[in-house]
Amino acid sequence: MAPDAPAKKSFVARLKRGLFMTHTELIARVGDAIRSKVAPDPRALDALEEALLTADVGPATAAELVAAVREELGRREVSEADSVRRVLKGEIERRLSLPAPPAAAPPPGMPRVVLMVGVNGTGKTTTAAKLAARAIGSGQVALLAAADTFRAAAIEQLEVWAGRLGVPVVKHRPGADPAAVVHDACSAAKARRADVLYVDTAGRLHTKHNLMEELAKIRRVAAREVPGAPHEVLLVLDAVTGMNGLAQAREFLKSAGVTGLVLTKMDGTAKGGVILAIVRELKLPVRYVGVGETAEDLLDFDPKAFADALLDD
Ligand SMILES: Nc1nc2c(ncn2[C@@H]2O[C@H](COP(=O)(O)OP(=O)(O)OP(=O)(O)O)[C@@H](O)[C@H]2O)c(=O)[nH]1
Ligand SMILES: [Mg+2]
Repeated sequence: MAPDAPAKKSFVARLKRGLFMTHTELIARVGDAIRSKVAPDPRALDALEEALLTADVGPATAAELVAAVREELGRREVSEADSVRRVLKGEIERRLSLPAPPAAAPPPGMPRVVLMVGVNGTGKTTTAAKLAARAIGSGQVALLAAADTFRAAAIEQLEVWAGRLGVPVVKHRPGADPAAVVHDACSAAKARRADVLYVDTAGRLHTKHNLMEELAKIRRVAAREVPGAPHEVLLVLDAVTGMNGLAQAREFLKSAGVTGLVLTKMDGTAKGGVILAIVRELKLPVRYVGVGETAEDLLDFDPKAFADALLDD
């Protein structure tokens, strides 16, 4: 769903702040590309490609975007940065506009179960809390499940969020079976007639077979309790580590049935272009973008607004 106008404006403003370096560099290079006397000017296009690479869009995407610009510059007398910018924006938006996989819906009266997965420290717990905050903000009944039982601190972290937000959290002791937590959380969510249950899971490396099996078990248990669960599996990626995290994340697609991506820490990177590399590689839509550490710092991802944030003056 397209965000309304004010929401979109704030999305662009906040992303622009996060992407300031990328944005400034790209605008300058677009300027160079059209200022040159020869069109298309190979040197200016090289510089543009360089800027795109610096923004972390990845070599393949950088080459494709520059090819699109080259074609545009060659096609007619282009004297305006606007038209180069329009091409780039259009290409970026198109690349980021992947259709979401068909969303599973819970039966009427049953909670929607959303599973947060990813490698260590990407922002799963924080994003689960942010999503719960949003849900209650829109009048829904939300529940959190502390299925990261690996460390006591992980349970406490979610409890702190839950307390702050006034959202109930279902937990077991540290070391307990995460699938048992999910079982109880699903029961609790049904009993409370909750609209949505966000399940926080432990960070895990794809190479740890037993941990990936644990996710499979969580999924099975959730499906037994609520038909179609988990209805959404969000792979949480850290924009700062970008392509590094991505290499590890691939395995999640196979084992965890990921339905969408969350890109966190977009406020902390000058290299927001990584989103293009990630979408190209994983072929999954970005659902949300994290832009800070507070409950409000989560934005619905909007490809057009993202392209605007990158390239508008
Ligand atoms: N600046 C910024 N920090 C974030 C964002 N999302 C999460 N963080 C911070 O990143 C750190 C890790 O976040 P967590 O939510 O604990 O990450 P996690 O994936 O649950 O970590 P593990 O459970 O240890 O795997 C915390 O300090 C968060 O406050 C974001 O969008 N922007
Ligand atoms: Mg966590």
